[in-house]
Amino acid sequence: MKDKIGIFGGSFDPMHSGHTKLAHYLLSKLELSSLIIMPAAVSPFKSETYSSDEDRLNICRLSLPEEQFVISDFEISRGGVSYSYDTVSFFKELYPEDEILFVIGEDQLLIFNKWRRWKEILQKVTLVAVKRNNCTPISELEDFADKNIRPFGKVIILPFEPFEVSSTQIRERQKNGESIEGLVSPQAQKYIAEKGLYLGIDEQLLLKDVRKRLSDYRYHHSVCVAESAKELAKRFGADEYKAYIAGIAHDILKEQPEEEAKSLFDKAGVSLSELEKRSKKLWHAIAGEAYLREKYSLPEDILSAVRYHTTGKGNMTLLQKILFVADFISADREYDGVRDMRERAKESLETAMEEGLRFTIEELSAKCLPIHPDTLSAYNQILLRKEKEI
Ligand code: DGI
Ligand code: FE
Ligand code: FE
Repeated sequence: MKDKIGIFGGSFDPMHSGHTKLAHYLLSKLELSSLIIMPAAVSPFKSETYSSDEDRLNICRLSLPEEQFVISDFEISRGGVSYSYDTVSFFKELYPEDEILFVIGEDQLLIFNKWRRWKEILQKVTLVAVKRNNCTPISELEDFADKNIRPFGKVIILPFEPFEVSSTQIRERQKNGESIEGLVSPQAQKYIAEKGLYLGIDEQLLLKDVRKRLSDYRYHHSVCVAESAKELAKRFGADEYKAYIAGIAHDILKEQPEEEAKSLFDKAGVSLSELEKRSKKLWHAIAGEAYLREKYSLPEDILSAVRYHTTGKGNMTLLQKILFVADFISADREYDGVRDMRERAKESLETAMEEGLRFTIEELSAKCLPIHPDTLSAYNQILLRKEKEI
């Protein structure tokens, strides 16, 4: 018996719930034996706000795991722009006995007769136009198809209740730190979070920059803090990827000459308090934030974790606390009591912070150095909260 095989192409960057809903609908409505999902090859010079071919394919596989969905890398491995004629021809040769149904959107139907070798495409496939929005009434689409396309081949126009989501929207939400729950499959959501996709972070460039700017020892420290932060994020339910990046980046300007920090403050319009002017050890966190914002446009939550990793502050976010504590317990740290501190951090971030802040305050007092008000706010807040609990 003749099988019906669908081909559903797109950029799928990433595949979202609208795509998966449509894929399931096509499978049942058209009684397909399989639906080939065809992510398009895209320019290799695209920016880091998009994801790699590998990631796009993996997200498709995770989003449509059922065996009737075949995730194809045909166009991606050919590279460059694929013409639908070539793709369709390949599959028609592969399945000469079967009916191939080629899925397009309604907007494409209206210009289908401008496509390259469109008449030849129609000789090989049944065209399926999915009506996605309410722009063009169905009668008009049918009319257009009757007049322009049907003389040359088969066209099915399928109404479909669209799911209001787009890949652009997902990329933007992800970049802004907003939830994408429900907009992609749960498996895809997990994958996107773990790999930090669509955050606009050029991880390789950042890592190279950190390596270049820091001594072996300080670079090693940064990697250890990143590992610790990731572990804490896992334990306390924060974004592991962001925690890792914050760790990698947190001391990026630790070894830069004072002059560079000063010029960064000027450029970013940062004005330091008297205390901050005197306490040069605090500069790397303040300048680090400005540098990472300007050069990498890292997400705000990562930037603020870097900004407050040395002093802490009142009302810290989970990510800020995680970086602050990770800096104390990373594998390279060797001070007396570091083991206890690591154990404490496993139980409670607050308790570890309290200990760390007390340690810093005592050390600074012993050296007659001023204590930053943010450090005191962080410390006092924890103590007062504890008192309330008692
Ligand atoms: O950069 P790291 O060495 O990994 O660690 P860090 O960013 O916590 O920096 C520690 C240094 O910062 C240490 O020399 C003490 C100093 N520091 C931390 N909190 C304060 C502070 N210095 C002053 N003056 N006031 C503070 O509140
Ligand atoms: Fe630091
Ligand atoms: Fe550090």
